[in-house]
Amino acid sequence: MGLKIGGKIEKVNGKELSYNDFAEKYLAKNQPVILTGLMGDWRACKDWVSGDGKPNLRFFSTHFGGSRVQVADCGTREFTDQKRVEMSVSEFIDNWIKFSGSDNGGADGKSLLYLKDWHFVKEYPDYVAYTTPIFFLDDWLNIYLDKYCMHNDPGSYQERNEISCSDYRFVYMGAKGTWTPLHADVFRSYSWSANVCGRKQWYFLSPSQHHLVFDRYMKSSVYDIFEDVCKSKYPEFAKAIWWECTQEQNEIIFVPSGWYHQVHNLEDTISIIHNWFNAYNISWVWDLLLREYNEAKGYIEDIKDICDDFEGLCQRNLAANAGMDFRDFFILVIRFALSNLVLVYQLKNDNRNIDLSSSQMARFLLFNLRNIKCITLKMKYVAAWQNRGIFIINLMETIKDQSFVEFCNALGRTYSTACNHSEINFDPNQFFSEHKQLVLFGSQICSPDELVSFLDCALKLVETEG
Ligand SMILES: O=C(O)CCC(=O)C(=O)O
Repeated sequence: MGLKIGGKIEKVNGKELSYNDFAEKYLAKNQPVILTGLMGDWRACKDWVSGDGKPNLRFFSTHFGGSRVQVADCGTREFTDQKRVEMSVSEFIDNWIKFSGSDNGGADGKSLLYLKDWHFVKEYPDYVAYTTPIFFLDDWLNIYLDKYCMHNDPGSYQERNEISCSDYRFVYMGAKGTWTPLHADVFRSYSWSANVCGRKQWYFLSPSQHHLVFDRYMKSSVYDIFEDVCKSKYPEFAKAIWWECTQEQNEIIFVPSGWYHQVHNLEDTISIIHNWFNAYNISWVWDLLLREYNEAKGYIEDIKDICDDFEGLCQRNLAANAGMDFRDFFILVIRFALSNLVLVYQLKNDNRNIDLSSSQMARFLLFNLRNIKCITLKMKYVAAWQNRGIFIINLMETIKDQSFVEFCNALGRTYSTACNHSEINFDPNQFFSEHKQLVLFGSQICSPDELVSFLDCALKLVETEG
């Protein structure tokens, strides 16, 4: 039975779109869109594409052949994803060339290999393959991971720690016929995906319908929407209404939070993909974390009475499944709260007569702070904090830390670029000497409750201090 196709995804010329319009129509409303006209000056679009418009595979072997990458075998399922193997870029390219010449070049989907999640920017920082379009610059996930680890677990493998400290800026490459099974993105982040060459077919399901692709216990979701989906296992699947679109070469698709999607490469394709979140969708991250926490807890509820540190075990399981635990998320939220705050203060210091309501930069920062407060209020009502209110964050130490200063400046640069404003450089010493009252008020933060009070006080002072 075919899919029911209902929704249509808009195509908009990115050169004629303002950031504010993009934020209002797509980020805030969580709607997908395809943007054109934004990749004209990318080095990737020249170096990585041959004269005939196909991927320049030799370029990859010659310049990046030694990189070790994750490759999905599109014909083999492993749990909820495709089976992954590791190989060098050269091996991957050799395999691609070999099969593209043969008759069964993956016609049955079995021999098709798809290079995914290649941390290209991290590995080749000096080879500037592209510039992130302004619409996607407000990227808390990657700005954060450039300075901090998401989850530090001294007891875990090195490999795991590398994953939790890595970024979410990827290159994907695969021959015609390669594909990605149905999923919603990591952390329920947004993603953007730019086709350097090739074409992709996307199938989207809006978050309000996501239950239709789950089994009756809401445990597992459909893997491939084109397989013969078992009606007794997924009784509601046939009711789902899909949004379909074709993404052409040099087009960028914006994938909103929580939209399930399945993707097929219609031609040999190379794409650049980032996952990210910011003040608009951070509540999706928290909601997912909370759901996964409750699930992790449910699985081990029967050993609660014999477990010395039941909450600790729940949090460890949560980190293993979700990539972060409550503490990691809370620390991330505190760092963003502080960085946005110190940037507002710095903006006021640098421009003594500034009217916060008419500065676009100040509006960005204050919007972030208000959303951070909302998310913190949500966190505050979760009982696990009461059971485990031991996360003491010392504000002075955090603010004086060199990584934090660099992190603030990276965030400041982002908003300066987005708002066409001169750069703000955060000076912790000036901050301490001029805002003693604030620092003393919140010298330590141990719980979401305390962060809310601190933010209330800080926001009031921003408005009243001269
Ligand atoms: O292009 C693909 O194969 C998958 C991309 C994807 O799932 C995403 O960008 O969120």
